[in-house]
Amino acid sequence: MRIDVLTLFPEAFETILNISIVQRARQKGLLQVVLTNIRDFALDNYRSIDDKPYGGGPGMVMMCQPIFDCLQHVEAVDPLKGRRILLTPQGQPFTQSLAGELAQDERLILISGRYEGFDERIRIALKPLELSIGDYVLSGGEIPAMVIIDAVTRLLPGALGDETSVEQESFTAGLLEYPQYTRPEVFRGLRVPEVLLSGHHANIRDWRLQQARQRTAQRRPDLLVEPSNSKQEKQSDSQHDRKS
Ligand code: 9D3
Repeated sequence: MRIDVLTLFPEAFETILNISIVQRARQKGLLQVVLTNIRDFALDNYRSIDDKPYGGGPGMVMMCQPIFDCLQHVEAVDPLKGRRILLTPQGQPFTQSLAGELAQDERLILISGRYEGFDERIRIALKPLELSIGDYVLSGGEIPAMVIIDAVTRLLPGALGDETSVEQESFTAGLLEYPQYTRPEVFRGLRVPEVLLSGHHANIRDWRLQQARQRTAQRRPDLLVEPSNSKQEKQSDSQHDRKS
């Protein structure tokens, strides 16, 4: 997969690209990340990429021209069709299921902004998929872009190696994780539950499932109700159809 990131802060991505799974996926040739600085496409002497909102109001708005030119550049450099994604607080919530869909794509083009927002014509003309990572206010789209890179990279075939951990274990799929213990058997008087030392695999399985269910009911009851997300899935499907 190729991921392009259009950003005002390409340096901010270096840390995430050089650690753990993302780093390994790049070394294995599963992932290529190309960072492009939107400011490089500014035209005036001040290298402007934002301006005051028409109609007044606080803050600055990201201009169309630098973003359009930057996108045109990355799309020309590699003709492989990519899904355009705009990071914005008004976007559709990014979920694990969406990460799974994005991981099927050959190319993603993430557009990360700063300031109060984007000129609306960026949405109208570029028809990006708009994504938010949750209902809290960040200072820009860089961290959301990194979140998406990390979540998607883990799902690329071959990226995880051996540690295909508990999230693939179907008996607790969709539940929070069950409690885990490692050595020693007693730490500051706290014992490892007897069942885990018993070697009785069926009992261990039952205990873990019961614990996972109990924990999910207590902490995240929303995860236990049937998701009625057919509308959301249709939306992202049609987005996908349009792009590919
Ligand atoms: C005054 C209204 N604000 C919207 C809540 C303006 C505003 C705040 C923060 C506009 C942009 C931003 C910067 N945030 C993002 O670009 C962003 C974001 C986020 O703040 N939270 C969760 N997901 C995302 S994706 C991009």
